[in-house]
Amino acid sequence: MEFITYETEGFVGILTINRPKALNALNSQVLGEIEEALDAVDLENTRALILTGAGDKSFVAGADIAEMSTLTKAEGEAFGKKGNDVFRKLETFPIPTIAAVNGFALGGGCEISMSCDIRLCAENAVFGQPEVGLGITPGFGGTQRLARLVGAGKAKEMIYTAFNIKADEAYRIGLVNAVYPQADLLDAAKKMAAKIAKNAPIAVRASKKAINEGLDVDMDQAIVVEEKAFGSCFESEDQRAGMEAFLNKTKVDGFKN
Ligand code: CO8
Repeated sequence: MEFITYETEGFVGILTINRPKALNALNSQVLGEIEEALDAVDLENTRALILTGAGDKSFVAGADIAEMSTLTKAEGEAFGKKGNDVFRKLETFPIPTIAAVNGFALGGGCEISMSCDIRLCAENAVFGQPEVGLGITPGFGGTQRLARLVGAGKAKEMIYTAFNIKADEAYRIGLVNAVYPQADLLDAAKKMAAKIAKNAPIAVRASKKAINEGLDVDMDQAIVVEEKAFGSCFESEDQRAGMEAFLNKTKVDGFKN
């Protein structure tokens, strides 16, 4: 792959978008490579995934404007679908995902961060949906995920005005979970990922699925989604070991599955 690097540290995978000449902007090739990298993650041995951008200036500066500039209507729709398919794969990825936003997260960059479960950012991060200033709507789920994350009013303000916000404002409105100095960001993401990886993998995955699926339905259906997730953990080795350890006043020495 030309624009993606993937490494692992213990149970944690780190996927880095590395296209410095265009501030890590997403063209068709980058989108294809992200999909390929996700498909190749060893889910048996990986318990959390970090997504970041290379360098200390930009996470992802958006979809590639040069590529989009000449698209026909049909090609534009196809490009939008390609991005949506990849981002949905990321959003529904079986293990938790953390976006470590190390700079510009504009348009498609903000959108890919919102497809992750958790966003941590550096102090120099800038979030925004500049699309209407380019004559398009947000196209990789921005109109939908931003409104769900920060509420319709703030999402509409950001999208209609195309104004960027800085890290502190992103934190204030709940778009990011925490802000760190640039130099500490990746370590902070790794620490959080390692904390997640310490917990029972079946339970963590089932929790993610329950939260995601429950948010798409009404509360009566949502609690049924949770019942199923909850039930699915019983008789697992981890459930037995976790509860036995509590009752014996000990700690589990590494969950298994
Ligand atoms: N696409 C292509 N190239 C880009 C992009 C981009 N999104 N962002 C930056 N670049 C390139 C620049 O063209 C420049 O290339 P070159 O050196 O060859 O001229 C290089 O990266 C460095 O950029 P700048 O010189 O502009 O760097 P600055 O530090 O001056 O500015 C900014 C940094 C503010 C991030 C600026 O580059 C910028 O405004 N970029 C565009 C941000 C943007 O508008 N993003 C949203 C794009 S639209 C989108 O994401 C839609 C998503 C949904 C698509 C659905 C399709 C159907």
